[in-house]
Amino acid sequence: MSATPAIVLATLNAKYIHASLGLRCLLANLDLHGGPGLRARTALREFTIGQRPVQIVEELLALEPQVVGLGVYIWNVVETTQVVRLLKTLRPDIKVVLGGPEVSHETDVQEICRLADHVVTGWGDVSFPRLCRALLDGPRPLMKVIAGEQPPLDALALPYGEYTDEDLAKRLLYVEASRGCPFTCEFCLSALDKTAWAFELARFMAEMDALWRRGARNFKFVDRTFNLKVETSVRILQFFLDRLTPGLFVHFEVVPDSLHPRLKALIAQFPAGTLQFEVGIQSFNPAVQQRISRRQDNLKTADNLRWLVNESQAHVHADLIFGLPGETLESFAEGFDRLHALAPHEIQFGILKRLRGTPITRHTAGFAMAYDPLPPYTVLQTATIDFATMQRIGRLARYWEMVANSGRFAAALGLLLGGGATAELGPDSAPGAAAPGPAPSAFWRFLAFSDWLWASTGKTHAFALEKLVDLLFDHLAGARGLDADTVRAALLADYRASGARGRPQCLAALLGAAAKPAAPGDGLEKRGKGLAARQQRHLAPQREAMRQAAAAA
Ligand code: B12
Ligand code: SF4
Repeated sequence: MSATPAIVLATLNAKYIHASLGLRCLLANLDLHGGPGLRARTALREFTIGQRPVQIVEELLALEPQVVGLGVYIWNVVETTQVVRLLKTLRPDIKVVLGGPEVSHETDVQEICRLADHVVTGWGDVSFPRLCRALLDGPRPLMKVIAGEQPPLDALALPYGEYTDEDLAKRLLYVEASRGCPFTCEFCLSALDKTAWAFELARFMAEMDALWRRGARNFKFVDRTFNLKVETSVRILQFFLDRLTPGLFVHFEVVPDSLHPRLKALIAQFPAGTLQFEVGIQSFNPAVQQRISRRQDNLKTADNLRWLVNESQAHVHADLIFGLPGETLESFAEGFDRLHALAPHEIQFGILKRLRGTPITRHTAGFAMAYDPLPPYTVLQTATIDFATMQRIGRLARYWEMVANSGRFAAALGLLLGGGATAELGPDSAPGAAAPGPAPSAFWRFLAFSDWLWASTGKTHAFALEKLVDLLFDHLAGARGLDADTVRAALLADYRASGARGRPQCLAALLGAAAKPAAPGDGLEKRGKGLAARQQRHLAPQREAMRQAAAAA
């Protein structure tokens, strides 16, 4: 590449660990679709949303490009708008081209699109190179908004050679064996595709092999539905099974209600810590599923989840969405309890977002859906969930991450979600109070904890581990009235397992008395396989960071 590239392709990733696959796709196709020599005149610059826009602009301008292409996504649109504003203020002559899912729809109402010179909607692999060639060598392109061409996938060059050795060593490598999705869940952008297209498998596998030989060990498949075509999934799983090495980590998104026996047979052979499955449940409520055009067999889903958790060593991360049209707190609680009973290693609560271009908008009037007008366009209230409840669940989601998904409180979580409370909790529980209700349930118990924690501290972030231990003690032994010694023993086991060396107040006497690790079988070891795996993860922080980053979408 020349010292002053004509084109700079840039984006603001959510974190350094995420390498942009989209931009690498564009880079790989520059010569093929824009004509020879374009790649050599192009530089890639990746930033993170934590960086200051003015510094990003300084770095971009130092390269003296003629064209700046920016990948725009929901997580970076606010910051990228500021980058474009500064760029066009300082150097109106530089052509700014936007692309990415956030600017692929509703371009007419977006400030960032108004500021830019061109917007390519949809796929950029072919249209971006062509546009760049025209911008550099003419003829001048006439259209501001260009619908990205969507050729057959075998007409595209594959992007994997664009991952550098640093990417391989330190970042999560995104790969795609297919694009699109045949399902039509209305909250999701992939619903617009209506179908999925597969890359030619032999070509794709050869690229995976090349990455592997270069030392790549962290693969995140962005395929919306990895297990759609059994034959393909079998080949991919077998590929990784043949290359099992310490440090290998592969993440897939799967549709939950279809897990062919051939896939199960392969999955069962992977050792712990190697495979991670993101299983989108979203809702167990059949009326809601139907309303948002999501086809899902709940019984098969439950069977498959049970199998994955009990018969495989894969790490299972299941997603639920709160705030879907017609969902109530009670129906969501039922769904959560159903999912929790299946014991996935992590449950992620997402609050519904109205993504630009998604068909969920057809329910806006009918279900009085009010969305935040600013990214990420989170739902604020619906006809069946008021704003205060939405806020409660937002906090619960955060606390669930901290206490449950973190894996730091496996023993205490058993007490928190299990029986033995002084009062049963249910839908009528007021925020912060335990009130009589129907059956005891994990959801209502955790909600009561969440309300209590918020009332006690007024914050959702930045809890030191020691402080959290004391708060859990206060809640379990105080508000819930559980036996203090049992609570202390559970918290002690969790605290020791975390490897931390502070001194939570409630454990001061115990930690002072005996600093030796808790003996197995001391009555608190009801933690099972899931905890063992989590503890294992905590032994390898880099690995844990990869796993969490992979599961975050
Ligand atoms: C990886 C990923 C993430 C990563 C971030 C990665 C990063 N770089 O920082 C993480 C895990 C952090 C993440 C988080 C979220 N994500 Co996400 N994520 C993805 C995922 C799985 C893969 C993206 C990818 O690499 N795709 C493959 C490449 C080839 O496609 P592409 O990126 O779209 O690029 C093509 C075009 O867009 C275009 N293009 C891209 N850049 C450019 C630049 C130019 C100049 C041009 C011309 C064209 C162009 O050309 C490319 C090739 O055709 C997609 C789903 C998917 N499979 O695409 C969702 C997706 C991007 N995420 C989505 C969402 C909703 C979220 C969350 C809000 C989810 C949540 N938790 O609620 C959060 C955001 C949180 C926040 N802070 O706001 C939505 C996008 C919505 C949007 N408008 O941007 C998607 C599409 C999922 C979906 N189907 O709804 N996500
Ligand atoms: S939620 Fe999953 S299955 Fe549904 S349309 Fe999106 S990617 Fe496809």
